Amino acid sequence: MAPAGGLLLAGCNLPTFGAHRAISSQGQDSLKLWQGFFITGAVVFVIVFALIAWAVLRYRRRSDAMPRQFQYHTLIEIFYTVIPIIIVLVLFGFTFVTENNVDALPAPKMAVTVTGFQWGWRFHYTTKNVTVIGVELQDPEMVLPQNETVRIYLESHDVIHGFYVPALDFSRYAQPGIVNKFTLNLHTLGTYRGQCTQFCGLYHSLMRFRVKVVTPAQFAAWVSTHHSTGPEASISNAEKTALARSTGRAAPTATTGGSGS
Ligand SMILES: [Cu+2]
Repeated sequence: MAPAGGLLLAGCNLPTFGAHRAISSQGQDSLKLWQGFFITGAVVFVIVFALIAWAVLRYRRRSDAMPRQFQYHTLIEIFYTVIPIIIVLVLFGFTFVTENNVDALPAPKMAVTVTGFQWGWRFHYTTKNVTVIGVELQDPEMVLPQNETVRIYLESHDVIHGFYVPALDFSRYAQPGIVNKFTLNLHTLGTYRGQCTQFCGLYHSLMRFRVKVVTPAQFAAWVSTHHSTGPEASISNAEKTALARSTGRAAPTATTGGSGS
């Protein structure tokens, strides 16, 4: 992430063009790429629009006489072929570098296994003996320390879910049978909302969660008071009681309720 630092600072002064001012190194890399694409697109738009406007106004019909006809203009043809190729190659290069930064898996300080299930999330802090689980109307909170390298192992218990935190400018599938790994370096203290973005059944819309970024000292204090690995932290238990709690009706089995489309 360090080599991107200089560009990152430059990017901070630019508007976000509709994206979020991301709270992680990875999200800020993505934001920088988005800003580059947006500005490139805007410059191309202005040039093309100006050329069209000039052609329309300058060569609008004044008489029925046929204007002078050209078949080839080699220089212009080379120009409008080579310039777009260069633009695409430069954008490709920046995209390649950014994707490598976002997908990088440096040695983590800690790891969290995030499991999506119908219809909730479980956050299991692998080396700390802490598990947070929440279903439907009780949004679970993933507490993470600021400025530390956190490895996330994202998986699904049943169907495809989507792990999306707008403030991270980041989204990944939680897929059954596959563990998606990524890294988060969170810079900004605060609580940020997250949600499932893959339609996964009846209570998909209730699959919300929060990411809370705290100082390392606050995180250590939180861990020491949240040791929880008992039956209350198991997914099957949460599934059984989930619907009963939120609707007063009996819970369905884990395999019903539609698949991720
Ligand atoms: Cu879901």
